[in-house]
Amino acid sequence: MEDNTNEIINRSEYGGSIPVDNVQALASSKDLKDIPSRYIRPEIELDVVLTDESLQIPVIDISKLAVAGQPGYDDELENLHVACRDWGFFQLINHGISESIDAMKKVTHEFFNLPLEEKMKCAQMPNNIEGYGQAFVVSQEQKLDWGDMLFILPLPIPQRNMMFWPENPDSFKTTLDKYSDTLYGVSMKLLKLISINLGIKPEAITKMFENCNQGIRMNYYPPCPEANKVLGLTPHSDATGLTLLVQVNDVQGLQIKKNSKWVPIKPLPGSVIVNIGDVMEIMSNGEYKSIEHRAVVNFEDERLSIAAFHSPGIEAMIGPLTELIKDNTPKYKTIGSEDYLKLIINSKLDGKSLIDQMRIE
Ligand SMILES: O=C(O)CCC(=O)C(=O)O
Repeated sequence: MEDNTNEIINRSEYGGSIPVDNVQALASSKDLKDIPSRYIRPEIELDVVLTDESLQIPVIDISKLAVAGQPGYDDELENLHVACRDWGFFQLINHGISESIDAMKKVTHEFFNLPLEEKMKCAQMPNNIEGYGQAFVVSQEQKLDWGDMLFILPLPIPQRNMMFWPENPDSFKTTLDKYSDTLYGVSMKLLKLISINLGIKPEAITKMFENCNQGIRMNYYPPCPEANKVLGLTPHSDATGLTLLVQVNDVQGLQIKKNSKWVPIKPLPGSVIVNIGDVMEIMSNGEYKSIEHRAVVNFEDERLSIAAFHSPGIEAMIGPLTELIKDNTPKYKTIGSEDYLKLIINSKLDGKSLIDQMRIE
């Protein structure tokens, strides 16, 4: 693994997040009597959360999609299409990457269990999105999420900024390096299958992701005595192309919005949760849709998750693919990746507001 600390300067020019208190430290403070008002979200009390566990996102068995024409291939490919089109979210099983996932879960847990001073060695810097802290805080008035995160951009490799990669635990860097590569591989397989389902040549999409911008966000949500009044992560759709998410421990908290109601997701043991991001919605000209989701927190238990976001290379244009523009009607604008990135970094998380800015009315 190379240390390219001096080569990342361009990534730190896009902006960052306003620093706010560390939530893990706040939650464990003996003096904590009332939760500060910036975390309290009165509006969530009105939200409808489904308790009927029968409504769950589709499950895709990727082992059935290894070779075209093998038994079960066509049906599973169709299941994948329906999952992307009607849900925007699915659970991936039989992916063959459990070893890498388990190792990543372990080092993530170990990192967040370190003393604050140790974690702060990877703290975010002004005007930079990477590092340990919070993201998407763009004003002093904005409500805050009940969670901390460590965000790293492992790809493209030449632009890695190793100053944000923890030294402790000592296997963190090699584990993340492997995890990044493994998840990129799975994403490319999925993008290829998605292209087939969209009726276009696989290279039309995979070529754009060859120089992939990959971000890995490790989320830590401490328990909260007023868990029903705060949110771990504000409702948002992912601004990126394809996200692969794993829940680190057994505490649930991911909810997706379906028909204006919040549906709690019950991850199958060992599964990877995949979701369509805004870039994929734009590229498919709306055939597939990104889905709003959020993380809620628990009264007693900490919760951890790891999200890996995959976007096209910085040289790509973000817009509907020509092959998918029907009746000569693009539904979204086309802009350069760099401008799109700036738009993401300087916006607060707010449902699907980012993609709304890309929509052509
Ligand atoms: O913690 C989760 O389950 C959701 C994480 C997520 O949506 C994100 O990091 O963007």
